[in-house]
Amino acid sequence: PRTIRLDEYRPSDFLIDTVELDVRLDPTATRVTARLAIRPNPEGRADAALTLVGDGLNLVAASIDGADLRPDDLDVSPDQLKLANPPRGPFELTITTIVDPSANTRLMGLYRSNGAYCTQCEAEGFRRITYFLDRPDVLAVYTTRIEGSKAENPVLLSNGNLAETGDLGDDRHFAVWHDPHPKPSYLFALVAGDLGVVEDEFVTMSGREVALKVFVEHGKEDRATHAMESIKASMRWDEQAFGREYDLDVFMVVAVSYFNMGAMENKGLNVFNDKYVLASPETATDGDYANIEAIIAHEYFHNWTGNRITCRDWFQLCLKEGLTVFRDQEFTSDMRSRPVKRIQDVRNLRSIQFAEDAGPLAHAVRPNAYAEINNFYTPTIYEKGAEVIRMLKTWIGGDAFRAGMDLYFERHDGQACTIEQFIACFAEVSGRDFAQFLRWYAQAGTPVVTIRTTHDAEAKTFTIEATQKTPATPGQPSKQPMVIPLALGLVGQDGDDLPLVVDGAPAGPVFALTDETTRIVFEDIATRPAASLFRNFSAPVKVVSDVTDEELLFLAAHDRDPFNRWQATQTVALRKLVADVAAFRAVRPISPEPKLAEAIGRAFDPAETDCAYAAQIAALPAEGDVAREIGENVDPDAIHAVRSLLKADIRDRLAGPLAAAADRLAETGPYSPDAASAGRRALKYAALDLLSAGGAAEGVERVFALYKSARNMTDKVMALHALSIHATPEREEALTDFATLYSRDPLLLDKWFVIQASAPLPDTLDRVEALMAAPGFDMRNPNRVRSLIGAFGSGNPTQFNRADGRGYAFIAGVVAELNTLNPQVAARLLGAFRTWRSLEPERRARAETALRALAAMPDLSPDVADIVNRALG
Ligand code: HT7
Ligand code: ZN
Repeated sequence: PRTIRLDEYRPSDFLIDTVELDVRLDPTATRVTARLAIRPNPEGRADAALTLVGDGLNLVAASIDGADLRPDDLDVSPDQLKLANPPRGPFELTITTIVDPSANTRLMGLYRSNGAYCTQCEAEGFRRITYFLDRPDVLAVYTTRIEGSKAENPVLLSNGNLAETGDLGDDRHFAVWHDPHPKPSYLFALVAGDLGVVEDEFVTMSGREVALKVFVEHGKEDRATHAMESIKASMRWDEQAFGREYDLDVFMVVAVSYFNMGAMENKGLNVFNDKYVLASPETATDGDYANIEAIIAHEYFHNWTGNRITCRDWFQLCLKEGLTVFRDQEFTSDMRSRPVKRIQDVRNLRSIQFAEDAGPLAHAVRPNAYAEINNFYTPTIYEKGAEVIRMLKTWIGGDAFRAGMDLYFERHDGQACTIEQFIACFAEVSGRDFAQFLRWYAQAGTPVVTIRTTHDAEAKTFTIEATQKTPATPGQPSKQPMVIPLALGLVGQDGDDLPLVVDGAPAGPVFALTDETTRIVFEDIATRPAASLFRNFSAPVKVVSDVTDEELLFLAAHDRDPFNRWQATQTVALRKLVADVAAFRAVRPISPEPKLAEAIGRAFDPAETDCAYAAQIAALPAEGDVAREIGENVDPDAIHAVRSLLKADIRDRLAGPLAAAADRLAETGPYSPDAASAGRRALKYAALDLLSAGGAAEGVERVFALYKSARNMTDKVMALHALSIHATPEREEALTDFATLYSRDPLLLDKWFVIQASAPLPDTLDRVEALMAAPGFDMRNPNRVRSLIGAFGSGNPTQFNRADGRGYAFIAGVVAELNTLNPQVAARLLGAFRTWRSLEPERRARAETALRALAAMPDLSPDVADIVNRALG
């Protein structure tokens, strides 16, 4: 496939001001007529041909200003419609195409999900519906007429406000939707089907009434109320936090069960994977409730950051995605616990984005080339993109950040923008020079900041020397220093922060590291403090410091920054795990670490009231974190063994407090998904997970009892998960029971799949293969594929990385099967290989064999070919 480059961007030669779509629905032959008001773009080339793109289209008719075009006037293929000599003034082009939604297994363009029609147009799906200037800098006002069977599609939806409906007799009816806000084609949506609806209303800050509707399959309406509450909370928050008001008469969310990603922010008509809409205490876990709230918010916030102001081209994807992730993170922080949210986000960033940045798929937050844009909806664009916004805010301060956002909304409303235009708003309000800061968008790789500290008792100074280095990444052998905001505190022996004085004046607490090496000399420091570095994770960097374990354990108890209290324990645990893996592989004894157990034990102290936070303290770094820290010659089995031993050691030291906590936190009243209740359940689970470490009989017994007595889905799933990781009879009994009770509900079947696919047991792959043939599994449904095969590939380090290479061959085989069925989902499964180069030599060779076999396959889709080629580098 052709590589698209940022520096080759050219404005479109033509613009489209209005689009009138007439869609006649039919399961296999939907007829789409598009009337496009086109004019030459004053910024384009004067004599250019008009080339509209298509993807597998079938043209029926075309006309210009009412005059039919004959085949000779046009250069048409399924992938483009070209007019060599179009009118040089405004004209109307009408195009009719026929598409087959039932045959659309890629779930891009117009397709069917459980009988309902729905569309997915980001990034390049609109071209599967009609020929178009399918690029985000062509903004048009859309009017959409949908006609279909009244019995089969009583609900007919598109973007904007409802303008007209009518009965055509003979079981046909129609609806006309008009969206007054100019938008790019990727935000177009159409939904039609026989759906249930939950309705409510929101009054905006200026007093306008907005109808709210959540559409779900009939019978699932009672599972849509949490989503509805989340919509209202999001609308209120965006008004309060960013002054942003909703701008149509109606806001709609539709839940569909066949969907490639989480959700889509189509203007006024968000389409969601039903996994992120449907929730009830009987069917959803605390995690589901939290995800729904966050994803509803994310898509809603796109209305301003993405829709009203969109991207000039797909290289600017982080302009909308990074910013909107930042906004949804802030929303969740305000709705729930800010420190817990920060810890969860950082765990996620490290495990997924740091891993991507360290491997063959590393790319910049704003890449400068791509072969397949679908493969750039990545943790780097989303999560690192959000971290860059957060750093910007940390660097210039909250007030300047808000002023910059206000300026951005005011100046660029209705436009398709670049990162430079966004950043210029903050440069203007803060008076700072952002030239160096922009490197965060251009340079891939996670910077490593090495910190050396020295205390001079005589001079009463404490010096921090910070050296930054960003490792080479594909295509970027050498890097320049970044602007790295270092938020810090120096914690004195009484546990309080010492005043920060530099050059005789108060300084900090945020210091910008801009050079390769930065020295900061703090004055009036009589005794060596404990340095609390990168408070609240003030920059997405890897920190290597000489702060001792003893100092870290002191910080774990005293730091006033809750993030760093958590981080201190994690760092001590990570250092220990890395050392233990080395000892284990060298068949040396593993040294005990009672102080770490003591720090973790504080989480189970009855006086600890923030259970969600305590649960984070209690959770050890993941196996992937240890693998990344080791960096090369990784043996996933050794990491798993050592981590399990540490858990068992902690259990032995804390057996009493753990059992007491599990008892104290037992559920008594009715289920509520609120953050505090969810926190208590999370801490109970942390206690049970440790109690059952190594499959200890007493712990397993407790977990099994919880499984049997659970009165909500969170307890049920937590217990099932804890049981599933040990080969015990209780495990089998609980798995069978869960299947009997719930496997008819697809979203619960998914939970059952995930739990089995992620079990670190030698028979897991056999089970996964057997489950693929079991009732309920459907290769065409991305949720099923992700929960069974995706969870195995990306959530099971020991079994995916089986020493015999069967895990690699299995994932490659599924990718080969999905390659034509749904290339986007196929390519995502390959994410499992993102760290293959860091494995020990034998596994690395087997992973490479699997990737090379895929690379040699004929007819590889652009999506899969792109990932395979980059992974093999
Ligand atoms: N902007 C959307 C990203 C997206 C997508 C969603 C569903 C299917 C295919 C897709 N391609 C890109 C969702 C978001 O980030 O908000
Ligand atoms: Zn998004």
